[in-house]
Amino acid sequence: MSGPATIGRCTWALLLAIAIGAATHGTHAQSITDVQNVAKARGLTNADLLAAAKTFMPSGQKDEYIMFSSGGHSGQVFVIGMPSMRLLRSIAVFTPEPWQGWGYGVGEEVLAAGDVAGKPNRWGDTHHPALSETKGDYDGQWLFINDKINARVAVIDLRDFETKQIVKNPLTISDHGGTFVTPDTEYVIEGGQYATPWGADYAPISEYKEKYRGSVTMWKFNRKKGRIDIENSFALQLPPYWQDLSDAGKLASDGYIFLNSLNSEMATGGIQDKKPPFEAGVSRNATDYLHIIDWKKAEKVFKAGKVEKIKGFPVITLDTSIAEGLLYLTPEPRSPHGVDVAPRGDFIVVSGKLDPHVTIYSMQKIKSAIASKKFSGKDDFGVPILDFDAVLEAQVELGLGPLHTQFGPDGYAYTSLFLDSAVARWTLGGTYGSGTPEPDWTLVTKTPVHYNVGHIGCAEGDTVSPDGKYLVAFNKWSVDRFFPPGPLLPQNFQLIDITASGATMPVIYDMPIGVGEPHYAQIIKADKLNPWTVYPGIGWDPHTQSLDPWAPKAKMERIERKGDTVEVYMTAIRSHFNPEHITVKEGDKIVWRITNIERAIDAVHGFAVPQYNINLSLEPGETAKIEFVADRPGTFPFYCSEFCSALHLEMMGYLMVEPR
Ligand code: RUQ
Ligand code: CUA
Repeated sequence: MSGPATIGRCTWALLLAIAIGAATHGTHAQSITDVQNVAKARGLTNADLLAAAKTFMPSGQKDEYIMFSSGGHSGQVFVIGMPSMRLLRSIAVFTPEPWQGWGYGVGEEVLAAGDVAGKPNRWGDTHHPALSETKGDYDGQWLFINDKINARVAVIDLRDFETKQIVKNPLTISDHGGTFVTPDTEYVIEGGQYATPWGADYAPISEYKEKYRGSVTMWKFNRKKGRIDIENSFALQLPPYWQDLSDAGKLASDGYIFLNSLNSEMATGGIQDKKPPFEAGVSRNATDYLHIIDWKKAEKVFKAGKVEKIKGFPVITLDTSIAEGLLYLTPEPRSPHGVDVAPRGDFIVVSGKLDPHVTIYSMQKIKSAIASKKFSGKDDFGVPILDFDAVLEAQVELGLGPLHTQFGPDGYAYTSLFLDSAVARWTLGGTYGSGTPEPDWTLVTKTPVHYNVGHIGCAEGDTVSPDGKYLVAFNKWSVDRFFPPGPLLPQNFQLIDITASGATMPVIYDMPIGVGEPHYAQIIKADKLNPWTVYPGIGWDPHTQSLDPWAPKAKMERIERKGDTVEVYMTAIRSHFNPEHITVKEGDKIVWRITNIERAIDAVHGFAVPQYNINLSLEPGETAKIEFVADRPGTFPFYCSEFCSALHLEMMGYLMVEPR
């Protein structure tokens, strides 16, 4: 697709289209020659012009897709429009974020719910966002995301794109195999990562096999309440392999979840004592284990009370899982990483980082192997192992370092190749056969990406009905792609056009990401989202998603003293707070309620108090309550921290704390 720098005949139609488009949008007519001149001056190829035409979003036009990307170490979620690749918003999740006031007046209770043993952990390593699903398709209502470093899961409401809940896993220290949802979002799945004694207990590494364990936690989601229902959640104990990514079955595999693992060797490292380091010990065996779990059966076992409480949390032990037939293993090629269920649920695709193939398992064969007890043995803990050849459907050689797979609508699958720095397109067989011009189970083409691609995301590419059209490669290295802002380089989201079949799969946009290390993203059709642009009523509490009876209203502003507590009822509207003078005594407790009584879209006010570490974002209709002790005497000008109007600088007041 990379054409010469001159403009060929086939591009005239495109140029004309651009020129006409520009002419109707611009103030004065521009001609095809203008486009040619710019292309010549900038050295743009036909392919560049085509890519620009596919991604450029004229002012005021909106993107067709919305991508929810993990924010990596930023502990946030990024909301990005596609195909323009414009960053629309970050959502504060595990990390305080001042613009949204998250952790600076609001959100403290949500953040504190993620504390570990009472100690604050105010950063997150977000990995895998999961949109809520109905019948295996994104429904645009909720978003979940995990924090790998501290094994936490967050719930985001897509009516206002704000975090409503953080739960801390009581058993595991770190998580990676999550979040993923079951097809109707009955459960949010959180697979662990590094095996440890549960609940951060101590055990020497010499007791690894006896005392260290893996886990997968099934967090029950209550849609009505918009919260994870901890009371009805449970976990399954797993062998101390490092469970890695997971995925939920759907359609043909509905009722199952799949987790792979990467330390079936149970290696314990020890480079300092001249023992094989983890990197060698963990990849010694030719195969690791894919875990196959019947979660619907597990749910019944949990409801029947066949659980042990560990750290106060109901756990189905390994022995129970084996006795009840909940857990099976099957070999998977070494150092597996991604496990991805095909759109019809009939195939499970596993990539082994050190194996050039993707390995495709058949759900039908898995089911019959379980039914006929076709086991090739048991692991050290007694878990039955399904015979590899009995459940294998196909293997496709793609290249070096396959990691993650996504799907198109037409029988194509796409896999990232970390070591090759490429994205492979290949064809599925079975029920998808004849969907593509190429034969079943073949590599079709590879597009180079820059560089070291981790996950990829296709438009709705992990649902029962993928859209195709766009693929984004989430590249870990950018090396030479951008101006180097010091030695910490941005990472690179590359947009790939996958509309054409066969070998045509061009990169059409590079988006540098200079915050955190994003991992995975899910991409939803924008018209499936229906967010509020103002809160539904004046005095809305976003935490409860209802009107707060205590919310200050216009003409009801006041200051009330009750003993040593001072209650402030304040409103905010362009361009003043009311009241403007707050006088208290040193040591008073202040309960400060503020409502933004605006109804206009985007009429957001901030509320910032110096030295008291307070900043709020009050969106139209929103009410917030902040509480603090006025322990610093002095005079503190508080102000609106959002440039809301011409008289924004005048939108202020004084907090006066009189010394005792
Ligand atoms: S994964 S390293 Cu999603 Cu490839 Cu976390
Ligand atoms: Cu309100 Cu500035």
